[in-house]
Amino acid sequence: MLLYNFNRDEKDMIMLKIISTTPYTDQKMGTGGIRKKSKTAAQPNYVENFIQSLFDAIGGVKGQTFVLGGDGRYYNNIAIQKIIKIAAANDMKKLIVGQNGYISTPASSNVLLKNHADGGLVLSASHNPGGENGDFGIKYATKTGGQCSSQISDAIYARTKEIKEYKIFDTPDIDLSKIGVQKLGEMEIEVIDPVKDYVAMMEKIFDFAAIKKLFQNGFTMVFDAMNAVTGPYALKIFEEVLGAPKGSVLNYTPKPDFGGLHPDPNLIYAKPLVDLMYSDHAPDLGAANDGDGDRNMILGRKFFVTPSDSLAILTDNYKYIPAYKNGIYGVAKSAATSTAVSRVAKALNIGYYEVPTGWKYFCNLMDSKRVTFCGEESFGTGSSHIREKDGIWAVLFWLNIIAATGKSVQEITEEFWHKYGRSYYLRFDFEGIDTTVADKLMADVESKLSHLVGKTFAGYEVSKAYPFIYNDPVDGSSTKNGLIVCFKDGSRIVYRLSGTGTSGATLRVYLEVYEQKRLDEQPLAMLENLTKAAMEIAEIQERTGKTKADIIT
Ligand code: VG1
Ligand code: CO
Repeated sequence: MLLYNFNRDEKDMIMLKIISTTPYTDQKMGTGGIRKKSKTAAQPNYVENFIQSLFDAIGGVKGQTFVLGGDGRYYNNIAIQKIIKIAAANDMKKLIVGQNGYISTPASSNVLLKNHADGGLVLSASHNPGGENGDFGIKYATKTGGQCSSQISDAIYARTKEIKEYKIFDTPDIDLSKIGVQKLGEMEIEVIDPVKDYVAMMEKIFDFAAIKKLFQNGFTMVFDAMNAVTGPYALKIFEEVLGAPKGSVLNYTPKPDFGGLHPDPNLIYAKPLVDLMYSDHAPDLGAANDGDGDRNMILGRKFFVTPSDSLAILTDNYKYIPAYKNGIYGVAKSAATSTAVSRVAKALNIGYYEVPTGWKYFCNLMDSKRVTFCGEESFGTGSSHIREKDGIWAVLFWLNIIAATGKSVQEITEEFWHKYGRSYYLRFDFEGIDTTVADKLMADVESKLSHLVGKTFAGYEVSKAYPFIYNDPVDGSSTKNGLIVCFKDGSRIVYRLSGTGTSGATLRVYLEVYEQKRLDEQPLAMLENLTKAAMEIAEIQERTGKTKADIIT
């Protein structure tokens, strides 16, 4: 309902509307932002309520500068116009918007930091599928360049439950196709080419000359952008700047439904790439990114690198990278990620941290120069060049190592295993569980943790079992996330519930077996008994009716 309006600018017929509204009560932020079914997000006033609540909860945005863009998925173009008009009505000073409304999560973090902006919004549900029947989301970053703290997301959530009105300009949509500055009311809108800044940053980090030479000498790669936001970045960097053969970048046009693909770069959803890499005409390197460009998958010829190993290998080879050659502070991983990188940190004698799942927990460690590299088992790796994980960065890191050593992806990985041993590691996802069943399962496992010690499950004897609690060394905050069961032989199980799903609950079970001698086994076979132990300890079949995981990555 229109309460009142007045003409700000007769000429452009821009009118400020204050619209009274009814709160939505389901806008709690999960890992990295708000994620919803597209149809939920497209309800009347849904995005408006969330954005106004966010602006209110952070004390208003008057005089502030924000970065804005999305991964191009369905509703990106509609939500972005709403946000621009709400921002202007809330007296924001300036919005820096990615051309056509597109920006990747890492590029956004870079633009935010470079411009000393006060915040950033990326319209994305990341690795979740897109389209009208898929998911939509909004990620919010603070002036640190990274995701906000739980205190801030709690305050935003509280506000979403009480919001009564929002402010918005009543004006035609803004043209986001042309680079340049325009105005809406008093607010400046600067449309930028986000790829340009990103390429410049990557050039400063990596040895582009060496990578160029690698391609000149016949090295081949395929990068699957999965019809999501990284296409333009990848085309520019890999094909244009570095000289990878034309056709190296696949699915490079961002599409609202990702062309039907599920832009989650893993062995299941990036199947065409995986099939190519396991065929006889595989290129030397295969890589894929997720919807918003912060995740990466790395493959060699007929060879897959687990994200946990990738983090460890990048860390072990930091000296080949110009930006890091003088030393790195340390490395951090999420608790659920395999322990491979812990052995590298020990050997290099650098800082080492384990944090809860979610990139935001790395940010204080990077800000305080405790770590340089960070990674998660969920195909996320990155460094302190920004405050988000960075898919293309990881691919360039691998290319740079290959260029410097002349070794293949497989050789680099196998040498790493010989040096440090191998963590066989897989994640088992049990999806679509009733949330009460999932919550009870977790609560019950937690309450019996101490009784597990000394007991044997499928041949594995429990040595330690505890809820993972992280005490942030910088702000002193404490976060509980996941339950860890350790076994006498060094194997581990981690249980946790996903925070990014949009229907029901997803139970994630992370399994790791460490081996120093048997380095060439199949992970599934190596983890078979530990899987049984995991099913038994949490009574997964009895409680969920599932005899096996829905997705194994
Ligand atoms: C998942 C991953 C987590 C990652 C998060 C956001 O969260 O497990 O490691 O940080 O997604 O990634 P969860 O709570 O569903 O396990 V992204 O690429 O979606 O920003
Ligand atoms: Co993502």
